Amino acid sequence: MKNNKPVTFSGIQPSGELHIGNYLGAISQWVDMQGNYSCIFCIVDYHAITVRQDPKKLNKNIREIAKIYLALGIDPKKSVIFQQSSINEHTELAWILNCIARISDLNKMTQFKDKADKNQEKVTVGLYDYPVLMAADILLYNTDQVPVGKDQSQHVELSRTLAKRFNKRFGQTFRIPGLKLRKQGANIMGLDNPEKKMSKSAESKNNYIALTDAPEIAVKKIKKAVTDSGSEIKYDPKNKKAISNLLTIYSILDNKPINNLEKKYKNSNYGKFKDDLAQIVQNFLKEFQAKYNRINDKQVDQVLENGADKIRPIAKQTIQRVKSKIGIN
Ligand code: AQP
Repeated sequence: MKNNKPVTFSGIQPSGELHIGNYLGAISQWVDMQGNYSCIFCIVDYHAITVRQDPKKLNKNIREIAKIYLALGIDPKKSVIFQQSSINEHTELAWILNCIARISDLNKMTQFKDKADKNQEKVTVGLYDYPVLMAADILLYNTDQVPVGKDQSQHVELSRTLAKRFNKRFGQTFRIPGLKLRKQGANIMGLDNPEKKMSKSAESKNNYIALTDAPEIAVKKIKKAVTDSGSEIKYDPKNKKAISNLLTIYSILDNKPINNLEKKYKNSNYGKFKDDLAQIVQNFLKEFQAKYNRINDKQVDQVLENGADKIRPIAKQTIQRVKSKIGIN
């Protein structure tokens, strides 16, 4: 990790099936950043346990996420891939940042409000506090850029707030991380409800296309996707949310600007457009799944172990610096 490139850090929870929203909003950015950044990509297992998980499934999911990273083009020769819980300093720094974060900071977090709303009775302290752990994840590695989807922008902003507050109180310690959002695709909406983001915890599986969906299932989901009134294929995210979302998915997966697609489908209907999009999604999934199926557990374990070994020294250095600043070294 010794080079002069800026550092990028991001992660995904092993909490369910990864979907094309995760790919388009987050992982596709990571793949593109690999040449120009020192890249660190994490499987944030401690975040996943903020809601109830089946231990066996969780353990399997951790490896699956690593396989997905590899199959989507995260190259362990260029990027570090590791499991959050294998580096103790994440939770250690999170505790220290907990003593900097204010209840009023966390009360602003809209993702908590959304998730807690669904589950008032069982919501955990961990879920409430998870943005602070995320700040620790980011700040531990002197991160310059955090490439995420739009739903995570408020949490990245919190990590900036905490870093600045800490620096102000204890002197320069943390680098202030920047938020990196895709111009298009930062907020892929649910196929069954274009008012809300595509989400792995959505109630219906028709909300999202999982990266591991059988291609023929994905085709059915596209064909079932909600459309807007009228029949025009036009990008208008205010008034035509559903078709604008489908155009965004099409545009990124097929690498064609949206205005070219609007021209192509000027005299077509939703049926023809959806048939073509289904084909593109199907091709993408087939190619991805062929790569995914070639990766075995042993390879994954090795990648995760090597990744953690590579960056543990950075985490240790940061925590020592932090402890010495606060007077508990
Ligand atoms: N719909 C989306 N469009 C664009 N980007 C998205 N991301 C998530 N949903 C979309 C981005 O993918 C990464 C996954 O981070 P996470 O594992 O912390 O999950 P999340 O943000 O809570 O969203 P999920 O995956 O849909 O899970 P649930 O159902 O738990 O909300 C992040 O970079 C995220 O922004």
